[in-house]
Amino acid sequence: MSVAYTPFPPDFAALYRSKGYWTDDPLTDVIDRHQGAAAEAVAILCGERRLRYVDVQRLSRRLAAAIRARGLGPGDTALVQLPNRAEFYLVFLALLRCGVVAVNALNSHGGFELAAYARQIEPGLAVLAADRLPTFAGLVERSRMLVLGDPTDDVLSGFAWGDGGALETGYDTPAPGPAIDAGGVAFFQLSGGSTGTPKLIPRTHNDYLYSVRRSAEICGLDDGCRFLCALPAPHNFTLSSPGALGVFHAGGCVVMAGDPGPATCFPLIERHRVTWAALVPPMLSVWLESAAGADLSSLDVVQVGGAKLSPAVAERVPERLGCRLQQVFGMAEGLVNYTRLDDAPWTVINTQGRPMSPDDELRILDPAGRPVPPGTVGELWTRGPYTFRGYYKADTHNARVFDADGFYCSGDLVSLTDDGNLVVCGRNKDQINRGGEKIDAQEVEDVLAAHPAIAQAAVVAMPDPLMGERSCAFLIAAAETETAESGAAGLKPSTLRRFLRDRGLADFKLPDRFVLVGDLPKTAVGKIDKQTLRDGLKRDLSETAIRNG
Ligand code: OOB
Repeated sequence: MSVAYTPFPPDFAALYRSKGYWTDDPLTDVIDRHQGAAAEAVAILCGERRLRYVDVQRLSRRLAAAIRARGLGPGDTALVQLPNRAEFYLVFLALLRCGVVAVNALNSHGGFELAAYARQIEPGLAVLAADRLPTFAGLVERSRMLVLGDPTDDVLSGFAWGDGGALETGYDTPAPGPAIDAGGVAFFQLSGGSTGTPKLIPRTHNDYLYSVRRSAEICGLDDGCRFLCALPAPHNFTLSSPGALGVFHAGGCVVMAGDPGPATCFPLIERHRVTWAALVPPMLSVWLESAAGADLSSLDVVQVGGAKLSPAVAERVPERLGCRLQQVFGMAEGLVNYTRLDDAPWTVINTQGRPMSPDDELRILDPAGRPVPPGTVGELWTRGPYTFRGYYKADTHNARVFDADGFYCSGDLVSLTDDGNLVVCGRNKDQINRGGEKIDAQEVEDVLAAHPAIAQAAVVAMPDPLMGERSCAFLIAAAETETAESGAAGLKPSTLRRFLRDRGLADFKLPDRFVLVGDLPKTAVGKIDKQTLRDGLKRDLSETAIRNG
């Protein structure tokens, strides 16, 4: 039994194998390939704890044995939500070893998102931090909850089963796990979403391991690399671009940070002589403002991705942080582009790089579906050895975002420079990119529409100097409550935010601004004209800026 997914067509699978991209090794190979002296090297630093490769291998095998002993195996799924701690990787590896396919929710996700994922995968197991027990109530039975408490020196004793049972850790030589089909699903990545239902992206061992190996190669990682994991550990950027898995593959060390702020990260960089860090643009700006006086001399490269980096900010990196910059334009669905470390400064500052694989195929198309010439903006479609072929259980949506040749429509508006680098110019999807955190407009609108005093809601992006974008909800009050006390009171920003929070929506999805309107502009076909709403906001904000200036 295995988890269903849209496989790569056989001719493509054969091509990717023949080119050596797909090796049919399991993703756990990033750890298990380190044998002998290499296995003694430190793989993870987390608080005061040091885990060597040999420890990570042994502990994840034991954890896998304990999970198997509860009857879980291939065909099962797990819903995981853990903070940035070493245990995240132990669980990730253990589930891979069991053949249990996980959704790794972000720590910022609330009950709303978790329930939506649970509905899709019907998890046989939940792995969570103890403080999340109320959020997981009702999603999985207690005997199938693996609960992580405070950090402990012997690591696995921090876990207990939700029914009170201790984790059986006495598997000194665990029996070998099930054979893993590297062509099958390893785990699910999370889509930023644009259609109301959070979509799951099946990633296979073969495609993901290739993206990890190739990323590590492009970034020139070796066993001297010390990578600061400060963004959420499950995100595709921090996990695989080259991320923690790329660093493991290269034999380097991952330093865990609880959050990406300078107060947490700068002391870690100094103490552990961190060489690599991955950031989203707003956090880079905060680092640039706080860097004076900090000892960041060990930093070699700061990668920035997840949202558009402005050239003016990019330019300051070498001088203020004393290190090199790499731009990363990627997506959980697959395709990742990098500026290369030996690119000319202009390219690193002004472009979002180029695909990592020679077999990444790009099509940049105008609205009529015709390829545009370099320098002209079009919509980015892609296909390749690590780009998925279909969202999990989403046939109708898949028919819309894949063309007949298997190209995936990213919804990004890009142009190509003459030397083949991409410049991200905008977006053609109903999403807000709030400093790298993606907000599905429809998802928030659906929850708002459930408010008794709201007749209609439209959520759009508004420009923001630090975050790039923030979210704004335009609301039409329900007619019968328009003048009633409850209606007017219910539509105050504070009560609206509480309403959304009570429904378990992640905090970063709560609109930054609410605007009550009598009507919403419509397009020729009668849809809400979000472009007009966005243009209006842009005008308002620039007028406010002029007045304030
Ligand atoms: C990364 O992955 P996701 O899935 O959270 O978001 C993907 C979307 C892209 O389609 C694009 O709209 C935006 O995020 N994006 C960027 C960008 N990097 C991502 N927009 C402009 N400039 C960039 N550098 O965000 C992600 C995955 C792997 C590596 C890096 C980022």
